[in-house]
Amino acid sequence: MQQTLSIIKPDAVKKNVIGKIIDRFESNGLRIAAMKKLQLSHNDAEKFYAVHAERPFFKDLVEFMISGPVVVMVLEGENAVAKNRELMGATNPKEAAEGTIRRDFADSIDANAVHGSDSLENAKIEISFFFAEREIV
Ligand code: IDP
Ligand code: MG
Repeated sequence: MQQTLSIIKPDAVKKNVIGKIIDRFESNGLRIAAMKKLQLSHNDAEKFYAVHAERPFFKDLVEFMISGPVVVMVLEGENAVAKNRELMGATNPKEAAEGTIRRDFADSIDANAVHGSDSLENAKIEISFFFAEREIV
């Protein structure tokens, strides 16, 4: 069993497709072990995406992530990290495979509907960024 962090980004929250996205996870063997809706501060977003601080899109990414509420979740299941990445699809929705979340709900590489941890190691760091142990059940 693995756990991974998922974020439904502000574009998808605004589109009112939280439930449709959660259905993709639940229908594909992932269970929600923790979940909350929140508004990221500028500081939160900069810290969360610190690995991208030197990338040219960093400023836009931070501005986008604070442009509205997000839903953060801990997903649990077999191979949860890779399974979530598979369900999400490629970073650029134009390159995302048919039937993936980004293909179906995202508009652009900036506003791409979901975040998912890219490794088990980062999943642990990202989960502890948002959740206390007693919130993961
Ligand atoms: P990922 O979300 O598929 O793991 P990362 O490379 O980790 O992709 O990038 C983090 C986020 O930064 C992406 O989801 C996307 O919102 C944004 N991003 C990545 N590459 C670009 C780009 O070339 N232009 C604009 N935004 C980008
Ligand atoms: Mg990433």
